[in-house]
Amino acid sequence: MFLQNKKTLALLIDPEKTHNSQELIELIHLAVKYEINNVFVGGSLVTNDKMDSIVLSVKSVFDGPVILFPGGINQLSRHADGILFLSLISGRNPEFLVGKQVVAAPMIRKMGLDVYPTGYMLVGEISSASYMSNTLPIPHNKVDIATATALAGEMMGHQIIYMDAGSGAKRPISPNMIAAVRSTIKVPLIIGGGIRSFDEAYSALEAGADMIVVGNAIEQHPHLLQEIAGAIQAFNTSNVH
Ligand code: 1GP
Repeated sequence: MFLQNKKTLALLIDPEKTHNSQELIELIHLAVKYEINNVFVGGSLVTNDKMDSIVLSVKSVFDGPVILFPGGINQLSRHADGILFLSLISGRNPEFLVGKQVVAAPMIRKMGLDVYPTGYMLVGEISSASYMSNTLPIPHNKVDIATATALAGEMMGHQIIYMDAGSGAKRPISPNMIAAVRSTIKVPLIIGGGIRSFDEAYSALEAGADMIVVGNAIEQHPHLLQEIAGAIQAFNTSNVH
């Protein structure tokens, strides 16, 4: 499992927003410097064929797990270490619950990737991910729906629950919702979407996130990586038993 017993941070690289390989390499050097634990690669809409080259570029600098976080079947790469095998359980679109997975499964088996069955939940406003998947996100204040959905995901056998406000979300998922889901499920909880600061990252960890995913804010301001990585380290240091 790429998740660990401590809180961790994943840097999300969206191939659609990665135009310059030199900038990508510089960003990954920063990720190494600030001891980021994982790199995720994927996006809601990827129209290029750069998955392999991006994964290979990341792996040329970064020793940790490089995990696919695919928005579609065109986002596979045999060079990655593993894949979040997502089922969009907040939605009611059968293509994103199981249809695309049926097509992808034999390809993933051939590639030999480690597979992490993940119940994926979109929360908050309409985002690229909700639009592209033709699903409605769970409203920010519907904590009861989020906990019931996460619990159903766990009962269906998902080994991870990933709650996502969507890339570039105006506001991240509330600590209140994270805490309610954390106290309901036993499997690891990943939180992403709209996290832009030390405080937002720290609050999500305090509420019970096991891993934070950050993409958009770092794409726009790479120096934020130090601040957000600092939140993970500060939390882990002050919670050593
Ligand atoms: C989106 O959870 C990820 O799927 C990360 O979101 O790009 O807003 O950090 P951001």
